[in-house]
Amino acid sequence: MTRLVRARKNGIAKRGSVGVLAIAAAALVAVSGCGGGSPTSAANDGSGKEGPALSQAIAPDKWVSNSSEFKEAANWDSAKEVSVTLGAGTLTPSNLELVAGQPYVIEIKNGDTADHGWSALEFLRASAIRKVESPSSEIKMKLIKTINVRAGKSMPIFVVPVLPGVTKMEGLTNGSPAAGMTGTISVTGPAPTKPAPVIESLSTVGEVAAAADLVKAAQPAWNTAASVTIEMGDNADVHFFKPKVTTLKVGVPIILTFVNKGKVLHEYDAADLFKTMAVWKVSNAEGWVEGAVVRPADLEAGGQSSLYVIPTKAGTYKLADSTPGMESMAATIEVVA
Ligand SMILES: [Cu+2]
Repeated sequence: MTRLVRARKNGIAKRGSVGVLAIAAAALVAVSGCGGGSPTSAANDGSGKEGPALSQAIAPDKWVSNSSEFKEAANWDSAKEVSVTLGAGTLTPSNLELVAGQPYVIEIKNGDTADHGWSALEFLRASAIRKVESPSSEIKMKLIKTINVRAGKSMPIFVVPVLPGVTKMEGLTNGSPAAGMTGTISVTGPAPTKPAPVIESLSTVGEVAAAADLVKAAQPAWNTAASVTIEMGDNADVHFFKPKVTTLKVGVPIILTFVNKGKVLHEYDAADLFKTMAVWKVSNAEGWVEGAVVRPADLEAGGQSSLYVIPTKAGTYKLADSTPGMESMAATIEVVA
């Protein structure tokens, strides 16, 4: 279902090695893409070089919903390591070349002295994302929208590109696209068949209703919002969360921080609660990830992750470490009206 959605400035598409482009080239149509519509080069890195023309990998309202099957099927020991480097007004490489079905660790590096984000939503929707894993903690979400890296740090993404296409990537400064920080991601080869991609409406991500509006309204005051910390720890064989009961309020933005004060890796799993929360971001020492529906994730000893979330549904939710042997780690998060 790959088709060319955007022509180059001069109307001449470079084909590169993507065979499907040749087929689609006859049907060149200029469409304003999301976040742009500017007729400039898709991969203008400021050097004057032009990258391949964009070729849609997946419709704007769809995603590959069976990430977990790709995660299970992939041999992560054979994952290829590639990197993207964000700089002041630069994004390198200008075209990241990947092969469908191959697991990758894409390291998003920030070589600058200021924080920068990386946005490649179409690629992320057309791929199976396992996790973002920086040295201090994992961050997992059902749908990842942007990855933001603190100055001098890096955030690796564990991903299997699924649907071929040439999609846009952008570097962000203060959350907005920045001049010169644009490029493309070319995924070549046929889409894998084992497992076969399941392509569903974005509504199946299960993001809570009006999450975007709730988050936007809360953002200006969020950095000074109430914060709650839940510690994870271990004394020999006894593993625990502290406190045992945490209370949150429906509709009140919170910074919910999990800190691993123990000696071993622990997981925070409150999946039933996470499904009911609007999410801005999950933040750690290396950066922060914006997206929809937080998923349970691991924290290394000494690691910490902060969830910027708004609970939307009253209830009593279980907090656990669902790793075998961690059954003693049981706690409760209450959400009150
Ligand atoms: Cu544990």
